[in-house]
Amino acid sequence: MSDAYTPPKVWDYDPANGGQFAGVNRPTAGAREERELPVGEHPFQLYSLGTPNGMKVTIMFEELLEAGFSEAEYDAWLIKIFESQQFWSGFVDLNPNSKIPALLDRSGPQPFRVFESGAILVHLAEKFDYLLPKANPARAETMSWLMWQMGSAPFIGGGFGHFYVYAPERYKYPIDRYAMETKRLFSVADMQLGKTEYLAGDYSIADIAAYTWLGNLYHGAYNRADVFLGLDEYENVGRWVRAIDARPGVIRGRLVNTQSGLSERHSARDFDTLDKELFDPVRKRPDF
Ligand SMILES: N[C@@H](CCC(=O)N[C@@H](CS)C(=O)NCC(=O)O)C(=O)O
Repeated sequence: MSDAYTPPKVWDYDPANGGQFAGVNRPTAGAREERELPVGEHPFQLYSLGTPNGMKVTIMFEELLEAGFSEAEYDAWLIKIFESQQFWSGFVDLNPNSKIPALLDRSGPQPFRVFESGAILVHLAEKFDYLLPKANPARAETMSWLMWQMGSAPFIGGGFGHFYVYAPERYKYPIDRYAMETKRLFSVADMQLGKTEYLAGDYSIADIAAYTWLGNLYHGAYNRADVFLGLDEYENVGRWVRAIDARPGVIRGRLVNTQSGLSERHSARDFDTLDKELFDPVRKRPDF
């Protein structure tokens, strides 16, 4: 590689490293601004953004409501991460890691926080006894695929997506490394989905978690990564993505905290304001 870097003895933080996250990410934790978060009327207060990690939770809420759990009503507030709202003191109180999604559960006498998308999925699944089997081996299988997804998403987003799209310049080594890893993860899912209809057998929170990432790439995220990575090769993943694409709860969940859908969601009626085409169960890849 031409642009080789000789690390100094002790690394020093360069705020002007040029990446798209340069204005946001720093090597320190904690609040940067004293600012409280709004609170709505529903038992669940979600502070999020319509990224794959954020959509896991809005899809779960909409799946619960679709299944008739009316106590799963939620307010979804928008956290603009490029405006550093994840560093507001109110958000940091809910998630010391300053990343969306974060949940405030006010459904019982004592409100409490839940952060990390996987923990939120497990919490909601257990609370409503939905999409997470109670008995083993089905529970172990579901938790295993969920943790597989939680552990591997950073290689797709922070690795492949970062170096292929967000980095100030393209470098072959990291793109090769994370393209390889992303394809390997698709291959893992494809082999499993050749044996079972959904990752852990029946549709579960593991599918919701993996779908937001694998489905997003499959449908052309990261400047048509589906072409760059040859994702049509994974036919079982394609079948699984299209089946999940068409679920009404998933369609609604994908629209929450997004620019093209609802920036915030406070009532089921909010969806009535949107263009009907947005609810089309067939997702289309963007034109080049
Ligand atoms: N492991 C976390 C990852 C969450 C995450 O990476 N969130 C991103 C958006 S997808 C974020 O808030 N980034 C803001 C930042 O890095 O400052 C989870 O699954 O909840």
